[in-house]
Amino acid sequence: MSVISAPSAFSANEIRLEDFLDLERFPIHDLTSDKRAALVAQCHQNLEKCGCAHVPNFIIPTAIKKMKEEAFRIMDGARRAHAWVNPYLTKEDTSLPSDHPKRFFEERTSSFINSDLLEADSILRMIYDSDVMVHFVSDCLNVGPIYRWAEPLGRNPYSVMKGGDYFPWHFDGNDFTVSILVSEAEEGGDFEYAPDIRSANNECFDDVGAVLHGAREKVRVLSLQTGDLQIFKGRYSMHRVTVTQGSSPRIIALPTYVTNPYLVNRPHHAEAFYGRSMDIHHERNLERVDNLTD
Ligand SMILES: O=C(O)CCC(=O)C(=O)O
Ligand SMILES: [Fe+2]
Repeated sequence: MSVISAPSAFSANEIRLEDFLDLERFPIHDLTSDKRAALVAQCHQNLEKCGCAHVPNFIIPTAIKKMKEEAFRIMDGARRAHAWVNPYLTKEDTSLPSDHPKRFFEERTSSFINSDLLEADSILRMIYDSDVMVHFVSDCLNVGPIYRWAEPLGRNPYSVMKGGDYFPWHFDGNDFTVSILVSEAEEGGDFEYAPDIRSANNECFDDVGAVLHGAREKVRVLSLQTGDLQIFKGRYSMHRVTVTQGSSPRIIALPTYVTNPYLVNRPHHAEAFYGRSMDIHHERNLERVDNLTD
């Protein structure tokens, strides 16, 4: 009998959803279930209304515990950023007026445990590689098909914020992100976002600038708790995580799905967020279908 080498992703029959979900409560595998339909409808509605869906206690505590333990084991490999970034993660452009949002720089001090560091039996990889999850997220977003992302560093990282860290206002390079809170900060670490503050055809620099300078009318705050799931459209909704306080880090898993499986982050975005760019970032540094800055 020939030996089959290990697959690069978990295949469907190797993933036991029960390892991370309570299927009684969240039967996302059962396409005929009323509970699933109601959950999808609610997420869909919230995404339409404010670009964000929140499902409390989605991942079971035993799985969260394993994810937290994994994050702590591999945290030494996390790259701590000390970078000044604007919301678009672009470089300083002195040809623009000094009050332009592209010239608004804040210091990012959070870290990412890049996806390539995840352990072979990582629960986060399992969640990410589960087709049932991809289908569920696609239904919630009412967008499909969606794919796992080709981005080798940012496809499903953990973001780590230690006491005093800050993740500044920004737009994401990808269409939407799923987050799962693995460990809460003692204080702070709130997710703040300005729903749909720009659209595919309009950067809305005035509104963006107002939020950067402290206007709160368009800002929503989400206090996530351990085990919560969030689905978020980060390309149009500017967002940040407020300064964390205390000795326990805020750790959040970020399994990220996309509509174009081929695209990856631009080299400057990979360098700003994940600490380095790789050949793939340069080879696939292609035009985006929209004209938004990223
Ligand atoms: O930590 C979070 O909740 C959000 C992280 C984020 O916005 C990002 O990784 O782009
Ligand atoms: Fe983001």
